[in-house]
Amino acid sequence: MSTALGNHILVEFMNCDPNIMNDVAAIERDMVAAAQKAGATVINSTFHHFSPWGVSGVVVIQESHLAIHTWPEYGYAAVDLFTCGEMDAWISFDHLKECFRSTSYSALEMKRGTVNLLTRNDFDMSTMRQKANEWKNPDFYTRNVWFTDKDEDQALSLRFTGDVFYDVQSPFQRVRILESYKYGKMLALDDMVMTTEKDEFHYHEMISHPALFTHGNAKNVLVIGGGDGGTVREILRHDSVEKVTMVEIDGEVINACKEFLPAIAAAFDNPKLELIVDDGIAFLKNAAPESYDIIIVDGSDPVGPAEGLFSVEFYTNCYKALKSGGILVAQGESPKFNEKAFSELNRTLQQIFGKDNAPISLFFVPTYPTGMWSFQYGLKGAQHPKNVSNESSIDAFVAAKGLRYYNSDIHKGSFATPNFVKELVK
Ligand code: SPD
Repeated sequence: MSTALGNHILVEFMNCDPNIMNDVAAIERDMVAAAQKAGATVINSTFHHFSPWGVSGVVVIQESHLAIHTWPEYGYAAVDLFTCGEMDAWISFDHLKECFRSTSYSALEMKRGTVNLLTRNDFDMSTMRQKANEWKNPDFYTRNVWFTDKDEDQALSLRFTGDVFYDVQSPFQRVRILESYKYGKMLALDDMVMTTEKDEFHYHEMISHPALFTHGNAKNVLVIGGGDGGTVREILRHDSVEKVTMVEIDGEVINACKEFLPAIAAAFDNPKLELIVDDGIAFLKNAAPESYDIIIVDGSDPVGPAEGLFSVEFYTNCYKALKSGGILVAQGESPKFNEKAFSELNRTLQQIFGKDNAPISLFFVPTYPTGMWSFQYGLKGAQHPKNVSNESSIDAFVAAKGLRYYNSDIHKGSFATPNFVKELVK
């Protein structure tokens, strides 16, 4: 007969793979599997990724719990395996040691609830037994796993199912398709949300239609980045457009979105599209002058492969490649999340296109940190997008195509600049 109610193993996993120690989805999956492998009934898992790094989480099991706190910068995980009944927690230990690639570890095993020291109460446990049987139903197991897009001081978190549909480390970045409860499947590059099924239209309608309606007769359009395909899908709704060239550096982004986000990647087979998997910065260096009516830079944030998309040299090359009357639109970051990148980009555009030729369009994306985002323009002699006069054709187009964010009021309103933004770009 057991002399204790529970068994508690306190584990030090050292020299673990630091990337795994910072991967909330992998750790949740491994902890749940560690419990199940040892025969536990999983009730719930709650895992969080912290800023700037580290993961904490608990798997509640009918036989007690498994808990973890990681320090990726030390390749270290502190793990508690607390079990009762027949469950053998050393099976969980072995599983986690393998998953974390820990090459040095130690463990301290303690008996918890020594029966000789306790006095047993006399109460009816039959209803609890019934509840425990309900928990054996696998549908009862709930997951609470959070994906966090953040800097040092601010974050946006989405609860996701824990399922990872695509996870590839390309030469440029980690490309993942995850599924969030609120916004459906999402594309994440490294730890940043790029787009989600449920709110992608905010971004893709606003990066394309204001420029196309301001120009009025764009035939030749260049897109740099935009690997999910949402931007070219919107551009190709315009009959005036004869050719779209899209240059995306990372073929893995295109593969992932074609397979798992087909409604966004819907226009890759359009015969007007020339798709080039290559470096957009180098492409523009060699582009023929005065070639494009519109250039759209649908890049990610200014870290990793997209850093060069925020440089003076790159936008000077965009200016040269635009026809007279041409329009540049660039993913402009957030005036509340990335103030520095936001204002530096506007200064660069003012310097190259002229002080009054670098308007900013603000719009909302619920899944980007702070929700407030921008596109920044460079006008090569084009009319100011705020002054569009073709409202009735805009609204007829909106109705015919079933657009869900953009309309003629939004077009004009998005170019109104709050005072704090004016200050940022003065
Ligand atoms: N922090 C997100 C920045 C937006 C990057 N581009 C998104 C790609 C959508 N086509």
